[in-house]
Amino acid sequence: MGVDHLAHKELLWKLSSTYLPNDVASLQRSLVRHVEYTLARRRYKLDTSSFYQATAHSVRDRLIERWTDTQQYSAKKGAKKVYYLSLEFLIGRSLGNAVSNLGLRGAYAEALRQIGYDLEDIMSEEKEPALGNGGLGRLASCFLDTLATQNYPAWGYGIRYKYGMFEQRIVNGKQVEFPDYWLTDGNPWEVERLDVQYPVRLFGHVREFQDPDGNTLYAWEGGEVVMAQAYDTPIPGYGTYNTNNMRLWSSKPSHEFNLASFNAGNYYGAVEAKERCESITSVLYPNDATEEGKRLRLKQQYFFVSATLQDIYRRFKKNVGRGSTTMKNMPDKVAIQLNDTHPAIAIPELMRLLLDIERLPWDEAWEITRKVFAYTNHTILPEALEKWPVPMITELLPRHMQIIYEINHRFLLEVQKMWPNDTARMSSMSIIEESSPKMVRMSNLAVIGSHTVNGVAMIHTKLLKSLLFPDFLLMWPEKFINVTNGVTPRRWLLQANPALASIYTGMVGPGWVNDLKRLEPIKTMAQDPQFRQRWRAAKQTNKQALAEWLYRSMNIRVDPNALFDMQIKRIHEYKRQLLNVLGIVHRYAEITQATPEQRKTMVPRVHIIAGKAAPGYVMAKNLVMLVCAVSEVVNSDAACRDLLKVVFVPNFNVSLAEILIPASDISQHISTAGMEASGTGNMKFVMNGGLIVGTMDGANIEIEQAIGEHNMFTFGAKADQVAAIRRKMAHDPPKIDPRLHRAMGMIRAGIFGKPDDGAYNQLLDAIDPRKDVYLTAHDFPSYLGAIAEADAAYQYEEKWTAKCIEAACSMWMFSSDRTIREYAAKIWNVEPLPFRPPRHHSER
Ligand code: CR1
Repeated sequence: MGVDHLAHKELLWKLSSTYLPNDVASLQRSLVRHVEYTLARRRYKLDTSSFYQATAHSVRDRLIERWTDTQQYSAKKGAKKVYYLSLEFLIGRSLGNAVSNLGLRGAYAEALRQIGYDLEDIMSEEKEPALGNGGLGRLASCFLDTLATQNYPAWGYGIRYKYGMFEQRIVNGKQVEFPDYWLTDGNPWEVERLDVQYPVRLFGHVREFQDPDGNTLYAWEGGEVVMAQAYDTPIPGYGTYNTNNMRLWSSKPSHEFNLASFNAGNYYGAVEAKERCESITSVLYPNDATEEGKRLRLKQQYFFVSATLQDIYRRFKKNVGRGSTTMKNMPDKVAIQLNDTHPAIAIPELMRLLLDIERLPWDEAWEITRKVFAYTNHTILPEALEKWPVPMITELLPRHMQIIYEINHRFLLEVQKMWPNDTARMSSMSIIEESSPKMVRMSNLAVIGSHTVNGVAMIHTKLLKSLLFPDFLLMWPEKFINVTNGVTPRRWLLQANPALASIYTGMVGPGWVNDLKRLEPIKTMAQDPQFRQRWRAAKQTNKQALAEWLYRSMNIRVDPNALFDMQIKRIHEYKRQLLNVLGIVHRYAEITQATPEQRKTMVPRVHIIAGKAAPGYVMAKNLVMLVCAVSEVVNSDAACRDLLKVVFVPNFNVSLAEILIPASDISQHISTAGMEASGTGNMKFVMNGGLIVGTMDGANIEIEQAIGEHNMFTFGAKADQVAAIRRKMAHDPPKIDPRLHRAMGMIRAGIFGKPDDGAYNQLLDAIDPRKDVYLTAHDFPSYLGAIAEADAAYQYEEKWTAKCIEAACSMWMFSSDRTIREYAAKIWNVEPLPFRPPRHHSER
């Protein structure tokens, strides 16, 4: 029929082979075109929010061309890919990051300026997606930035929650949660992939049957089928053409699902069922969530894992049969990292695919599975270790429950071989906890099904080996390694702190942005008074900007010359915001009793606290209340006027962190030793020229090693002392520090109000010296000591600045670039695959 396919192809190629130009005039044309045709708005009288949309679309076009090139290239090369599976990504705003990573910040700023818009204003129109709780989700996003920047073929997989982390508002001095529907204005950064959808089964039953050779096989059938719909977000690298992908899944009803109900003549039932399907990806669970909604959370996890593995599997299977590639080669092409146990159901799911679909024998399937998966543990807190009731998994995922039992059976045979008849060991290593109901321990499953397990800071890995998995360690000593966390200098320095970034670039050129080691030589400049002067000016700029922001958005005036002290993180008892508040109340007491002479020696301070409390976490919500009450009393007491301000900044998120962190002099990372796995805020603060008051916990320990003891204010019990201190306090309660006694007395007396429900007493009762689980009372005196040391040091401006310079320029190992290189070498065995960009925009 004479269809000239070749000619069509050639024409198509020609039509699509020009790259978008990036000169100012072209960017302007692209902006206006999006205003007219994407937004369908008139060309004049546009608000900044419409122009944000247009700018985002214009940038997105440029991301897409890099992204498709990168993906085509890595497919062609058949490179091994890393898949980072995370139920959370806290990406923050995208516009500033994208223009910065693409190197188009200046061009866009100019293009907009000429037509009467300010890039900064436009950037602040963006609503940030809060698809994560805290450190774990933010870490995942720092990793994606580094993976793209270092040209690793890597995809992030996650869930596109309709409602992200709730919006926190303070109403009458209390936290109130509001739904965070972040998609109100659409999301220009995602591409809906209608061509990428997978069915996901839930419930149903397992059918056992024989194949012609007499082998027993299993098929999971019946139940409900939900569709997973892919949404892709391009992740640009800095200073590279490579652009990776973050694929998030959204649930929607399947056609099949509908029909079943229609056939039964139940129209309304069918519509209701549709709604249920969509609810799977509707809301992000706050950690510390209570029992309620647990089943939906398990559904989320499986839904996410099933869609992701089908996608990975399909991509890999394109290679099977090509050359000598067989299923056995999957680990040569696929590395899957489990971000905590949240996606650990992927282990039995891959087994199911290999056994039931590929029909591989168990041993072969198991070998492949173990070579594909690696597991990162992020916490040793028992309440945060996931367990699922066996009846729940049996109902929702009957085939997986069978597979988990089989994995466990075979594993326990190994244990039996190694430690014959050691029932205690058997029961602690078993995947199944013999409780009522029986529970599936996801961390044991993750350890058994992975080739490598890592902790996120040295002390955390040590505790993980000795407390959480000591028997597994004896069995597989090589399996457990440490990879200390890191954060991306792109977002946390270059974008968040232009004042400091320009000093760095002026000193060593722009190369530090993806090679933080280049800042090391600047340390010697700590001795140069002129340089110190410039450094202080940058910090002052950031403090001034924060002071203005606080005034604009909260109507609070603070003095930018005061010491800015910050504790910004999720509210949790182990993080000990209470210790901070008690310290503030103590300071308040000191101020009100000080003579004019004494007042002159006091360091003026602004205390900033921010963070969300999980909706069901009473103690955390009480704490928020107390902070707000203290702030109200202190800020309106004339005695404090130039000496103390306390601010609780509501709705802490990535964008707020970007404003706060660069403006800090001191930040507090004061968890009970042994309880904070790593912390990543600590790294961001020091990189931005702030110093730390902290315990010997998490990454604080390694930060201190890197920057020098003299540059950190440490205090408190050490991790290896905590257990003994707790044991002792029960029968031999220590005497309470008189300063603590006074501070507690002030709170109990109602100086900060007396909530009807006894909220403050509840907080204080929990630090009674006989049952001071978090060692708040115990550590109080040394905490005040550390704060006093910081105050004293702050008074010597020159020395203080020298400390900040030395510390900030010693932080290279806390760049996520170093972290990811370690993962790549020790866990994933993947190589960078830089795509050489076309020489000219007009040729491909
Ligand atoms: C830890 O509490 C760590 C991050 C990232 C958190 C924090 O100390 O910095 O992970 N853990 O590794 C967590 O969210 C579910 O566990």
